[in-house]
Amino acid sequence: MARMAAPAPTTPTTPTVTRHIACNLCEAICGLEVDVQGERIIAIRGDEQDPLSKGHICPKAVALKDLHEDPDRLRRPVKRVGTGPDATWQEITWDEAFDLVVDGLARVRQQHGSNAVAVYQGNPNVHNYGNLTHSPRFFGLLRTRHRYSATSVDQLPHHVVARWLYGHQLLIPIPDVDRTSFFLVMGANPLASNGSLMTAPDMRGRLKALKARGGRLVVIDPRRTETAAAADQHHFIRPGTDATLLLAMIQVLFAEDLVRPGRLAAFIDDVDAVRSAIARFTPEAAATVTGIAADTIRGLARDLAAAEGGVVYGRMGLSTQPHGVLCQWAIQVLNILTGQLDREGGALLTRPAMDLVAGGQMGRGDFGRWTSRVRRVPEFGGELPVATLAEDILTPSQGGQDQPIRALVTSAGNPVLSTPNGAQLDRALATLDFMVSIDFYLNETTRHAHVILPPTCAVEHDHYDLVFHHLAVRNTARYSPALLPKPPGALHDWEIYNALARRYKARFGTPAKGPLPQRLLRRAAEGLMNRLRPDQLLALGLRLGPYRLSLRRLRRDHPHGLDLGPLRPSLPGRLRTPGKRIALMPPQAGSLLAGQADALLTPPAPGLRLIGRREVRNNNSWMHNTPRLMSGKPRCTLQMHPADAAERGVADGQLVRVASRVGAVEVPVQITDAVAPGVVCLPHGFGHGRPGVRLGVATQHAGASVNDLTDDQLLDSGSGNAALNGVPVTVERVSTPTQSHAPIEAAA
Ligand SMILES: Nc1nc2c(c(=O)[nH]1)N[C@H]1C(S)=C(S)[C@@H](COP(=O)(O)OP(=O)(O)OC[C@H]3O[C@@H](n4cnc5c(=O)[nH]c(N)nc54)[C@H](O)[C@@H]3O)O[C@H]1N2
Ligand SMILES: Nc1nc2c(c(=O)[nH]1)N[C@H]1C(S)=C(S)[C@@H](COP(=O)(O)OP(=O)(O)OC[C@H]3O[C@@H](n4cnc5c(=O)[nH]c(N)nc54)[C@H](O)[C@@H]3O)O[C@H]1N2
Ligand code: SF4
Ligand SMILES: [Mo]
Repeated sequence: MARMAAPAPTTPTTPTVTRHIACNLCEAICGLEVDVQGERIIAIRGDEQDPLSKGHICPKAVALKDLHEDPDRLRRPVKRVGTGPDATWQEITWDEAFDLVVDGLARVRQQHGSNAVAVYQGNPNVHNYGNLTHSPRFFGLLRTRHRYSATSVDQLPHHVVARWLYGHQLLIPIPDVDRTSFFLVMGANPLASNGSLMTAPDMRGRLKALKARGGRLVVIDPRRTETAAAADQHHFIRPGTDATLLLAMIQVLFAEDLVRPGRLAAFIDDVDAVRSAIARFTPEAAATVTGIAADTIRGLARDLAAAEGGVVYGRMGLSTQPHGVLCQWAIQVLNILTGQLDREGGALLTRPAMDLVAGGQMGRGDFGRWTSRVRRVPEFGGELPVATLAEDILTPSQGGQDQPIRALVTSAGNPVLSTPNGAQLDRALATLDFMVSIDFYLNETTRHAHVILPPTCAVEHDHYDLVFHHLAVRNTARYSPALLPKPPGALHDWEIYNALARRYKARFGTPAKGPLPQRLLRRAAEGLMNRLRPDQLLALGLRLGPYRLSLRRLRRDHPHGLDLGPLRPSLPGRLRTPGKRIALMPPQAGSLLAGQADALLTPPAPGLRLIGRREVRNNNSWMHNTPRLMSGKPRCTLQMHPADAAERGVADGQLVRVASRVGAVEVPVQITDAVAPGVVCLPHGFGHGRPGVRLGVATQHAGASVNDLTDDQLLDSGSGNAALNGVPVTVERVSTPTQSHAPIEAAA
């Protein structure tokens, strides 16, 4: 297959025009000002007039140009001929590709039932609004219970707790960073990640402003991160013990009579149930578990209680660990009992211009309606935890209706590198009868596909941040027209979904379920979805939204985005719970606490624990193919404390073998006291040395995949989210490196 050249050359007379779009690479959704000459991107700068980002950008924004021009990016559908290292890829027409896909999926469904087809949706789905508006129809037609997404290697505990306490999985309170006076950040590194479940471009500037107005930033993290280094206080914590710390902070509130929910008291229940459930969690008991002194824990609780606008915020480090749900639950309880929820400077709900919460019961996050095949882990919001995917492919049928997964659709995801025990999933994908990937890279995951359907890239389609406006520290609305025209013969993600849905429906139809009026309504809605573009659906959503916006006017009058003001108190009105009340102790939280209390009060066993790392020039696994982001020192290094290195006779830069229950990798060590003793730290998203990937730059910086070490059997007890952090590992010096890029399998 021929590689596509960069976009058509321009002549010196082609005029340069300046356009404005939002960057969709991460949750910060920064405004960009882009100079374009013909179809060539000339320069990318921050858009000073964006009401949210005010000119801020990070180095990744400039890499949008590289992504657009990347000769490795697929521009035409391809089908795989042959398997393994000898596989070749042939360009085919869209028609042939769609036929192959629908045939492949239909064959598996007819032979093994609809649950034998699985779906995995990766992170960029939420960063590309056409996927959000148009993928549900096609995936719904597949009628499978085996749906997975990056949510369960990320923020599932946040959604579960939001559903329990506030009645909808998207009602996640956002730290009011611009007005807070006490910001307790746990397991998040927004100075590298640019913020998550907290859309807040230019965190560095916002944290500086916090300090300038006399506020304080405290960070709890097993690593002295960029954010920790900028904090007033940083405390190392033993990985996976944050729930114990948070429960002890709640205990202090009760013990010292600091419970002051203020106006929230009118609509919260179960305060006494919380008090008795956490009575055992004294600061002294928590100190032996977490490694943080009892007086420090008391101080944190007092500071939060006393703050005129204070907030506890916990992200990845708290959700991807064995007590993810308990951590997120305890954070909400702390913010509520101190009256910091729904208050300026505390944690507030947003009021987005297109409000996904307003859709009644739809999408609120129902749970437990079915379970995974083998481990029987319950679904949430129609999805199963992706840590169970490989075993549900590999385990043979147990008889009756039970069928292993035989086909997979992946969309904007790279689960071989991004989900726990990725090497096992890698092996599982090779056994599938059929796989299709909607993606523009031939990477560690998509190389297993029979067909790859490549959509347009970010600068070739329009965009509106349906999700991140829900999570932003300020209410704004910004529509980005496509920066460049869609190349001839290319399709957007949403067009691919529409084509697949049309053909799949022609094959299987929609079962005539339910009474006639409902069926007619469903048909009308489907017809509408089939005919309307994402921007037309957006226009409808904005018009029906709380500000009754017109998309036409938003585009014409506010090309840099429309400022809708700071977050405002909205409770109890915005609650979606019965009677608009908050039950602090939902039954699930009660039984989790009771079941986990002993474990939470037991200090972790000795031995090294592995945690992850993000750096500003990475973006999960998929921005490693741009030279400007990969220059400089190798980043896929194992950070280790000097004492741990000395104990193992390891010198800086030496190759070490890191091993866990599931596998081993070899990586250079970086000795630093930025990690706590007993903690080692490896970034995720590397491991590009697997055969058959077509990522010319990334493979030269292949690194090893941390997820060849993380364990698919380690889950958050409350949600099934992968516990990617705090994995027990051993580290030893390597004298003769293993001559293979493939992950090293664990000894049986
Ligand atoms: N540059 C860059 N930016 C990104 C991404 C990227 O890959 N690169 N990815 C984007 C995505 S998809 C997301 S979800 C966000 C994530 O955004 P963040 O959550 O801010 O990102 P992380 O850097 O993973 O922060 C997790 C922190 O938890 C710490 N940690 C690990 N284990 C524990 C523990 O047991 N307890 C505590 N207290 N801390 C712990 C880690 O040391 C780390 O500092 O970032 C987004 N932005
Ligand atoms: N150990 C460990 N593992 C982790 C994490 C961690 O901190 N530690 N972080 C986790 C987190 S927070 C996340 S979100 C996941 C991410 O996990 P995934 O979403 O599975 O992986 P990504 O690396 O984001 O891969 C995104 C894929 O989407 C493609 N893509 C990009 N844009 C588009 C588009 O517009 N359309 C289509 N169709 N495809 C597109 C890219 O080519 C790439 O193949 O990783 C998780 N894995
Ligand atoms: S911080 Fe995120 S949204 Fe902003 S420029 Fe960087 S990658 Fe893009
Ligand atoms: Mo994520």
